[in-house]
Amino acid sequence: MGATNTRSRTGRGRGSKPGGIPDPATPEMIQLLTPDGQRIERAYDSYGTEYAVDFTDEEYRGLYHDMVIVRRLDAEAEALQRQGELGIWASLQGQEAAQVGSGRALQPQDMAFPTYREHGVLYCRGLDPLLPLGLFRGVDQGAWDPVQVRFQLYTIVIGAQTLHATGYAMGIVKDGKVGGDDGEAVIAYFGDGATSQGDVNEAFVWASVYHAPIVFFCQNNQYAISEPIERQTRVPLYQRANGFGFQGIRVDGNDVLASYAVTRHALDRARRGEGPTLIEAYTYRMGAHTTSDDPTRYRLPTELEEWRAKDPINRVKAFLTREQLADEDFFTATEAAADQAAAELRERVLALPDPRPIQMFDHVYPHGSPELDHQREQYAAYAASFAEGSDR
Ligand SMILES: Cc1ncc(C[n+]2csc(CCOP(=O)(O)OP(=O)(O)O)c2C)c(N)n1
Ligand SMILES: [Mg+2]
Repeated sequence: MGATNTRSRTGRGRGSKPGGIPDPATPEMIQLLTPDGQRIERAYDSYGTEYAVDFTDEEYRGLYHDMVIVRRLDAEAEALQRQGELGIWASLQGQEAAQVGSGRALQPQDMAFPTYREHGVLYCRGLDPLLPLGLFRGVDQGAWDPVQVRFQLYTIVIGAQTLHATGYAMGIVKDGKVGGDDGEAVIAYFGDGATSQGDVNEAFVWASVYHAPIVFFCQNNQYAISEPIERQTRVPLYQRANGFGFQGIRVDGNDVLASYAVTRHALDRARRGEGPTLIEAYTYRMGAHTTSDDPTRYRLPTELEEWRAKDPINRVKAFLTREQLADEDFFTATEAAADQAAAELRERVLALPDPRPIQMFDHVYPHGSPELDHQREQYAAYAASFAEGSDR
């Protein structure tokens, strides 16, 4: 499974000119599963790389299961926000294939740098889905250890994590962790809007000239809040990589198989020391930007309908049904498991303890600081001045 580099083959991808120079007029897009669930055996990009997957029946069902679960948990989080239990929520609806495909392509040793929407990648990394909800409920600031779980904290500052990720990738080269099939690789997630940020372009420069072991995974969900992709670029985003001196590939981000294959290949190149790749996962944000947004103000219902026909989950269901890899019982059981997971998540969110104010002094510096210690003492004395001596 995965991909092989077949530079010598003739299979140039759609949208490439001789010599691997992308043609802006006809962008290529790697796809292994059509919107109506038909398998495409192999696909080629403009660099001559062949993409194919060879999952077991159980693995195909597993990908479907993961996507159903993350969509259901996402819906529950959105409902919790509407009921006043979360401050805000950024939905991943529509982007399940891009996230589960790329998330499942990661090896245990790889390091991921997310935005605020990567709940599906977080799930694939094996993190408890409760963790991001603590952040959006405002009871913690991201309560996981990024080094241990190989998944960094959510980043709200658009594009900032691409520089963190590039610096980290340059560091693991110096640590001797790159250069073989068991090497470490880095993936940085960001959106289409982020590509207009200086940070992202600087990260591209650094990654390119230092040949950093990083995959830039851009989920082009067509919008940066209300700004459509036409306001970010005049060329397909993946083609920008060429100008920076590394490979850029567009994948159908609503196709979990292609998302997996393309990411796996790019990560393997990175871990072997073959440098960075930009992946543009062409997808669609089916919901609002966040629960603070109303997309009916800036996009037409017909556009949503168009993308509904390309739903990432439905196409895997169609494939599983067509190939007789799953029956009604399986689909019913998956829905029931998702409902159960959502109910448990809700219960646990409501039971999250409120933080004590003095906790704000924790985790500011890894080894504390005299100034912070002083502030903590002052605050503790102030809190103790109340009748109950409470720190609340
Ligand atoms: C540096 C910075 N500028 C502006 C914002 C406000 N902001 C939050 S989300 C967003 C749009 C991001 O769009 P995109 O990169 O496409 O990611 P998406 O939300 O679509 O996943 C903006 C401008 C921010 N968080 N950080
Ligand atoms: Mg976007």
